[in-house]
Amino acid sequence: MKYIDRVYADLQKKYANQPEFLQAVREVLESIAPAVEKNEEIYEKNAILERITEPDRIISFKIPWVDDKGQAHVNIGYRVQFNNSIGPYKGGIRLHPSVNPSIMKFLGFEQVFKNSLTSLPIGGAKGGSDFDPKGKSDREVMAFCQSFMTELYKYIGADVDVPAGDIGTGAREIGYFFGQYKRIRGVYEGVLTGKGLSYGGSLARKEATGYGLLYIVDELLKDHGDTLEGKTVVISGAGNVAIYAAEKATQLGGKVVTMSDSTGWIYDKNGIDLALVKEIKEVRRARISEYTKAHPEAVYTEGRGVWSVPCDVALPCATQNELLEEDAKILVANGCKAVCEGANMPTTIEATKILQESGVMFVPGKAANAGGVATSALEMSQNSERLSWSFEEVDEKLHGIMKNIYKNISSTAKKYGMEGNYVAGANIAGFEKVVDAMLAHGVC
Ligand code: NDP
Ligand code: 2IT
Repeated sequence: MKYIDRVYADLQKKYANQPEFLQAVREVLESIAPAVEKNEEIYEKNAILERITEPDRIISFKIPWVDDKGQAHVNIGYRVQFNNSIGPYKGGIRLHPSVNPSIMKFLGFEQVFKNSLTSLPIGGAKGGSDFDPKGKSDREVMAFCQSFMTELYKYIGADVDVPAGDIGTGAREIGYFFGQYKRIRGVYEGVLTGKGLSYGGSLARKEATGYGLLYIVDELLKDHGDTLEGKTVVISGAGNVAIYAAEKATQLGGKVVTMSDSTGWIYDKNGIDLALVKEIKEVRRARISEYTKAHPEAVYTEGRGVWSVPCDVALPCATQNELLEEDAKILVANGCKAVCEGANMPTTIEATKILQESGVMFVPGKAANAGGVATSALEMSQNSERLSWSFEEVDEKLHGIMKNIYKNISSTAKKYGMEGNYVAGANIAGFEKVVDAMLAHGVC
């Protein structure tokens, strides 16, 4: 049995109950085969694949908190510190009822390769809890966040592990986390990113993932002699990534016609009114269905369905496994030219294969959504030098980073004879840098 196949078979046995983790590993291992085969002896001798697929540690803890009625609750918290070969652990905190060890591990694993692609010195991690912030008061969210940090503070630090936002964790939650960390440790340091501007946050971090996604879409289209001007763009999600993806897509001349949340989706043939979506989601924390109250000409449909809308560019920006085989077939039939992932692993392996085989350009999340964590690393730099850069300076750096990522994944795919296969390009390029550091550090 080949080295790669043996490692994957062992993981399948060991982690049979972790489907998302196995899915993420399978996608990476399948596509890095040519790079592994070139160095098989040294990698196998050093157990590189076994070591890169096993997190350094998984911390899990109890989070007791009290609601507004005086009732106590218990949630579970996690931090998966996956790999710190190229820098301190770095990655977001997800607050969503679906959070479990499989989802934490898949996200931590993806983060290792993504962070490597940014070219900045950050290792990979992820954390979260099965706590659902939806429908909770600010005080309840604060109580939860303080309890979460009362455990997590032991394992993080500006040079150790630097958490940030993800699904369910935005500026409000980061503020509560930071306040509690500072209170317990008595240290004022850049231990989290996505912070508010008054206490060490970076301009453009809020916009970075969505803007970065569109910078890579722009590079991709330009490289294929096209632009976003006049293109129809379909977006899923209505959170941090989706909103700023829609904003930059519109600035680049595209027309965004859909957005969604977990209850349903809106289609506005005139182009989404983004100021209204921001008001609904960022201010009122309400449902996307509210949109049609102000825009009766738009259509709201319950459930999923954005991929059925004809488009040139599709940007999944909500969650994992939200773009399925049947969705890919519809996108292809409707003439979609490009799918770029704003979310982490939103496209299933089967759907990805259909898109690639049908000639749809496909850029995976670990390259396409790396602008968020890249700008988090820029926030860390600003915190270290105790300075703040202007919006333009951060945005320009972000733009440069995304251009470089595109160049890197595109040329790596070419180098291995798989031109246009950005999944292979991203996985191999991300992998090679981390492995180089792992080999330099010896077996550890
Ligand atoms: P938010 O919490 O701001 O928004 C998430 C959006 O996706 C909401 O509209 C939410 O709807 C929807 N959603 C979440 N879970 C589901 C689900 N199970 N089914 C259907 N819809 C769902 O999160 P972000 O925008 O920050 O994150 C979106 C994706 O982007 C995630 O995959 C995240 O890991 C990834 N990402 C985020 C980065 C960041 O900087 N924030 C960086 C890189 C990747 P509802 O409100 O109804 O739950
Ligand atoms: O998935 C991701 O890259 C994020 N949620 C952002 C992580 C970060 O540290 O900014």
